Amino acid sequence: MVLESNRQKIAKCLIGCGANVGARREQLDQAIDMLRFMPGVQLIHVSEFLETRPVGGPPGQPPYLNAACLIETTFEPAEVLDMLLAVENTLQRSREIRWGPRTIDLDLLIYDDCVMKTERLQVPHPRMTTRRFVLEPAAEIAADLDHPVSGCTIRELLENISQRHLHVAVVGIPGSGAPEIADAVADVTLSRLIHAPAPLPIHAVGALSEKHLATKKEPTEQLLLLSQKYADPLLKASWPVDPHGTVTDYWIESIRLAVENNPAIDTNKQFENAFASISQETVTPHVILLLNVNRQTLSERIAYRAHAAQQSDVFSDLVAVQAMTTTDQGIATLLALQERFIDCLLRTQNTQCRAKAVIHLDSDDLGKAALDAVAAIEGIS
Ligand code: PH2
Ligand code: MG
Ligand code: MG
Repeated sequence: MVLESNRQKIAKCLIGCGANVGARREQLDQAIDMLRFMPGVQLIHVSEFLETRPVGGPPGQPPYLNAACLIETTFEPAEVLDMLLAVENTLQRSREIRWGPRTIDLDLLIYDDCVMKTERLQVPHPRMTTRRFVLEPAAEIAADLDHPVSGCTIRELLENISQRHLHVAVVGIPGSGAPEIADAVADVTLSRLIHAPAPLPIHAVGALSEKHLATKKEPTEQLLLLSQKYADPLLKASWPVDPHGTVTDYWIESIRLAVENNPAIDTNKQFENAFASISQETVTPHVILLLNVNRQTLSERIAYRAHAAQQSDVFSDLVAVQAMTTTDQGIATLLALQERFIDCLLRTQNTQCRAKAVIHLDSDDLGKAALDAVAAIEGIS
């Protein structure tokens, strides 16, 4: 088929396909045929169909048949989505339960180098980087295709989740629930769990300068000691090879970001270089689960921690910052740090310190965040 106009821009898109009820193979075949004969679409490659274990959703679902297609199209991203929904509807897809059983599911995974997020559509697909049922068929037909957010190819994304001993870092500001989510992920995946060796330096001057006086060391020296503490359990030289993996509820780069976010700490090139040489010796997380909380949730958790939960472990990471976080300004500092995490993890450069797979999770509802985190990690196996 010839695409209608040469003047129009032609985009390359990766489409993920799945089915786990009914005549799965026929449904996939029909969906793919509809793409084949769709005006404005040229079907370039179709992968083999791969039987996969269901990830997430209600228990007891039948196995999926998954596939990937590479198409070229003159459609805009939203039009591709409409087209995929139309094909799903034609094949009588019902949508009752999130991640529930379906006769056909077509997902727009990648649209050229487009990075966008609207109510209806997010490209690249936000969960594809930890889904083997997506990356395996995709690597068969489009190994060299670039994934625009991670800055690497489909092949590299698949290699990334195929490491023998994975490092999953759960990252978030104090109060985001990182220790709680890390516990849940480590539990389900039988991973080794490592908690942050010490709180992040997000205080104003207070705690840091007290220690400074006590030990007669420069603040940057303190910070480097802290960085070394964070680095020690993660050294490349002693990284395990067993297949269970490691889950941490911290990320060494968050020290650098916390320091940058803290106007009371004056760092310099020398600190940056020393920090870089410490962090270089550590294993970069293969997957980062980035937790996000809104202001309301954060202030509720701080209040909860201060009054109701003093004897418990819930949100224990807030204890160290309670003094500063009871003020609006303290909350603003934490939220600014959260923005720095997001910014840093969206930048395509610096892949040597940043994970190739970054999954953003809303952590306002901890139960839901735990389910989504576990599903994201289960997708790897
Ligand atoms: N799709 C989901 C949720 N879980 N698991 C497998 N194995 N294959 C899928 O296509 C799939 C899934 C949400 O769309
Ligand atoms: Mg899907
Ligand atoms: Mg879908």
